[in-house]
Amino acid sequence: MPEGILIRGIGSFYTTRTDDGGEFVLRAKKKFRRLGLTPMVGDRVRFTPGTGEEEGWVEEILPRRSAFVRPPVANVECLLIVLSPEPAPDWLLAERLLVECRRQEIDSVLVASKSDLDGGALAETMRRDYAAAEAPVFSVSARTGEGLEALREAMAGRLCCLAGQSGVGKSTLLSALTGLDLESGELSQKIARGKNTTRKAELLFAGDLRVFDTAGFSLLALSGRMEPETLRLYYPEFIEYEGQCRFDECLHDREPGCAVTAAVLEGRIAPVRQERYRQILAEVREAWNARFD
Ligand SMILES: Nc1nc2c(ncn2[C@@H]2O[C@H](COP(=O)(O)OP(=O)(O)OP(=O)(O)O)[C@@H](O)[C@H]2O)c(=O)[nH]1
Ligand SMILES: [Mg+2]
Ligand SMILES: [Zn+2]
Repeated sequence: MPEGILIRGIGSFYTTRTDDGGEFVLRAKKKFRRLGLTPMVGDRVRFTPGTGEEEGWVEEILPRRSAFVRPPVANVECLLIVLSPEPAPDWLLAERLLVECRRQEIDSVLVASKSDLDGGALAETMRRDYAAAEAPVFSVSARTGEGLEALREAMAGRLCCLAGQSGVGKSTLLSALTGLDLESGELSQKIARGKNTTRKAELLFAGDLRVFDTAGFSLLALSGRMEPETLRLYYPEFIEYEGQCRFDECLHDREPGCAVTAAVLEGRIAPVRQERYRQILAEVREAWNARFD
């Protein structure tokens, strides 16, 4: 049976693409609904092609390597977390995305876009604060072309997805990277309409790039429930201090004798990383305590 990857879903029709570039429009078998399974863009599927008279069918969805719920995209291998000088960075969104990536073992990359607006200052801040976060930083401008080639190289060969708040320039960047003409919009108009410019998820192919164009990551809450004790494991800069705190169960929040807090005070961990960790920890705690409500 032929295999392909879902690149688009409109209503109950899914477009799949085979490795040799053929495209087929399919519907999902009813059994998926019984299984509580909805095909997602990025899913690898086995399918029966249509005949012209009869439509084709998705027969099997292969196990997902990773999945985001909102926007619904599967099998992302590298998430590009885009921040810009304007609109101002939503650091907590970036932080949640980083945690989610580590949790699902997805590679992450930090992108400081619109470098023409601030001369690369945002990228410098990111390099200082996230040096130990295991997410390389790229400074790019879709307007001037700065940094695009380096980013393109980092993306090549893996299924990538751009994420970030509305207006940071994801679609514009994607157009510049792929040469495709994608929908992007004026910030002011979008805020007036209160809507994202990009509404759907779609998997784009361009040369050796395979990348999702999506909207809606701004709504991301950490998907699923996480024990508050787990969060610290997703902060690589904390790992070497594990077991050195006064209390075995230290969450590196505000406990006395915390080795992570000491490392922050001594300048060995970026202060904003612990601050943001504490804010995410509060969110995780709240969700965890409400899990039986
Ligand atoms: N100065 C400058 N402006 C840019 C750059 N890239 C994008 N913009 C502008 O930023 C605004 C938003 O760009 P989009 O590409 O629509 O942003 P988006 O992240 O796709 O937004 P959503 O689809 O709403 O999530 C547009 O007015 C773009 O012209 C850049 O490199 N430099
Ligand atoms: Mg967009
Ligand atoms: Zn501690």
